[in-house]
Amino acid sequence: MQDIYIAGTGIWYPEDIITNDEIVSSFNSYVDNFNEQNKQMINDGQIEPLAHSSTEFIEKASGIKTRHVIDKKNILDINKMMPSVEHEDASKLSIHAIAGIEAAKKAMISANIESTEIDAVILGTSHAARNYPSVAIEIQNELGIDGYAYDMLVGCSSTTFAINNAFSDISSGLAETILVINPEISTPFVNYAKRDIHFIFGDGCVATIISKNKTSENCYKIIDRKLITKFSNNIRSDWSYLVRAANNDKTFDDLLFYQNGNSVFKEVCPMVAEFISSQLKNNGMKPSEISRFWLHQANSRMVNLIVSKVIGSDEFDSSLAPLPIEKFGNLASAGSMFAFNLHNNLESGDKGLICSFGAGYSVCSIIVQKT
Ligand code: CO8
Repeated sequence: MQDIYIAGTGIWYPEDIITNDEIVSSFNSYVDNFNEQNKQMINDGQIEPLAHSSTEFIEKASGIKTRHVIDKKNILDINKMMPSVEHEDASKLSIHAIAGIEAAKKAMISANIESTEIDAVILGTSHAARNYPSVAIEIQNELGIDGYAYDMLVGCSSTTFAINNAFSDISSGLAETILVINPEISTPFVNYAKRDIHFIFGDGCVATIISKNKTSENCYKIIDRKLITKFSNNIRSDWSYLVRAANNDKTFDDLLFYQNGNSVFKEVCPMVAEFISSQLKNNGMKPSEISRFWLHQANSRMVNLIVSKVIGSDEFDSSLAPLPIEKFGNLASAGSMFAFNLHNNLESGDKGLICSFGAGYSVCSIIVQKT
């Protein structure tokens, strides 16, 4: 079969940084305000008082220390608690396209290629920026790329599923080189008034060049891909174009991202560990042959638990499974390839494994080898 490579990657993230102490202080002020304003109903037993969040909980439960966001000021303002963005329209580039183009330019430099050498753009993300035209076509137009482009949605597995599509298109002869882009501007969709969610997400974008040509010194050959989906309502958003016509009462907040995080943790960790183990077995590889695991950055405990189950030991060097989540928070589908971008200094011949998992549930695992 035709050899196909990850030839380069690039990342974009906003400058604003929110620390745990800052996000907790804002949330706790909101809670104090809410409890004061609703004192009577709380005293009458009609509603429960809201509870404080804490930096200690966030670090222990998730490993997150900071997150990069598009608008720190308005997220922390307890009268707003969301970033401020303008309606998008035909007069300007979309926020997703701006992020995608920045990441794509870096990926092209890292892959040592020009945009004219790209045959297609596949954009995978957790949230459709709009219904149409697709952001991938907007980016294709800006970068002067011929061929085709489209958007796809697979929750937190959108990046690896998009890489998988690129691989299939290249191996079938449709294209030679494909730009995969994964913008995750998640903070507009976070309910910052919810204690179990307010600390999780950051904003960022990763771009990946997939090619049948070994265009750079730092290419990784794709050895195997494995995908699975299993329906679950544990991570869900009901935001859709149907909202305008819905005849039953729901608030905006009801339609935002919500999750049963603890169930996700308990169900997804064993599922992913078994999935990776069986993929390695099918490829005749021992877990010890994998020099690096670039996993979806939902939670550092999840990453460490999955790796420990796969290798059969909870004692391993932290470099085996990098944790950019500490600095960037959960970047939805961009997390695994952010980890790859920041920590891909393997030696020639070394093998690594990229794996995403998330809403759906969806899992995609890709074994690669440094050329
Ligand atoms: N501060 C203090 N205490 C808290 C807080 C807080 N902020 N939040 C919850 N607690 C309390 C709870 O009330 C609970 O108390 P009690 O034991 O008295 O009931 C206790 O802490 C433990 O709560 P949990 O069991 O919920 O805590 P966990 O240890 O499970 O940690 C996590 C919570 C961090 C959410 C963890 O469950 C987790 O990371 N789970 C995995 C989630 C995951 O992978 N989700 C995937 C999402 S990403 C994806 O698929 C793409 C979606 C699209 C992106 C959306 C962008 C908006």
